Amino acid sequence: MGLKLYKKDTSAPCRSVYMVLEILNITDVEYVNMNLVKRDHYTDEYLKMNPQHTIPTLKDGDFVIWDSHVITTYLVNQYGKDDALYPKDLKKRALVDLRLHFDNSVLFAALKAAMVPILYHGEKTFRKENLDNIKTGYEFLEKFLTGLWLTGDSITLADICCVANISSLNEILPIDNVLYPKLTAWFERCSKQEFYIKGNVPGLQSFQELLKSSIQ
Ligand SMILES: N[C@@H](CCC(=O)N[C@@H](CS)C(=O)NCC(=O)O)C(=O)O
Repeated sequence: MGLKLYKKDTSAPCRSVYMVLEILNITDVEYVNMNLVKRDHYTDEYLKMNPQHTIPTLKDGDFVIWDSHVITTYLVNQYGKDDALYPKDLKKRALVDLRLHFDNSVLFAALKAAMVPILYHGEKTFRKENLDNIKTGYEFLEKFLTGLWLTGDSITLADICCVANISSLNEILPIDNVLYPKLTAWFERCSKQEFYIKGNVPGLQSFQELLKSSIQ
């Protein structure tokens, strides 16, 4: 298969890729650990591959893609045994895409905005406007959740990508179960899945440690 994944375990987008690899039972992957503090993502070699200098980046042979949403949809399309995680039906797929774009533009954006001042500018507390962005994400999800899962009654990439970011956001601003009962129940449901335990929990623990050491 020849897959190579450039990654960092604290990164929520990378963890969504791990969860999908777990579900698809893809084990033949070479993992390349990236140290962003040492600016591994700014080497000539990396920039040539991904000028946007983000992780995760996936190489499948000579084919290179980045952005966790693109990577996870590609993996299901290319290697999935069925279309359960990313339905071929265009309307069902559009609903998954809707949540994936929400994840990227609202949840990940809120996570990044909150973490950059802490990780790169030495700030010790989260800025109010960044906590407000996170609340906005929680409020939307509470409204989206009309069934067990984000697009209906089965797990899709929408749940996997969103829960990776939600699990990190929950470390910054714990989800209030009174304000957000549906979100709380969905998060608990996701947390019990084997793919979450294997693919998300170890990196989330590293993120918790990173956060603790950065804000104390
Ligand atoms: N939307 C992208 C976000 C990727 C991203 O920004 N990752 C962060 C780490 S969590 C990163 O690479 N930061 C370094 C940079 O942007 O230079 C995805 O889902 O993959």
